[in-house]
Amino acid sequence: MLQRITAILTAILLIVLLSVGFAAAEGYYLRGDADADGEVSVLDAVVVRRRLAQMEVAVIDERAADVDGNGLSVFDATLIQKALAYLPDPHHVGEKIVIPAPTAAPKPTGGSSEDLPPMPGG
Ligand SMILES: [Ca+2]
Ligand SMILES: [Ca+2]
Repeated sequence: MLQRITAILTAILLIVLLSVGFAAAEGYYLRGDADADGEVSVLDAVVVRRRLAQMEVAVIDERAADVDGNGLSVFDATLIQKALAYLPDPHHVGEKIVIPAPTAAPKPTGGSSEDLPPMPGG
């Protein structure tokens, strides 16, 4: 019985660890997760306020920290705290935001005359 429980717990642990790894590979963040630890907590609001006060922060993901998408401000910290207090959350703090994969860079134009459209009357 103990072996069975141990096996189940090991499997759960592996699934959790793998999903964390895949999450990083997929490229996403949680709105409001300013310290990028994978969850939104009051520490994220603290990180935002420390950054705004120009105090040292170990990690800050400014995309995630900018909850309302208008640049980092003290209002972002307030929005995180309001969401944690289950107050109305129009910005969906904690929502998973997928980072779009970088698109291929456009081909540089060679600048040769062959790339130009034909001149009218030419
Ligand atoms: Ca966090
Ligand atoms: Ca903002």
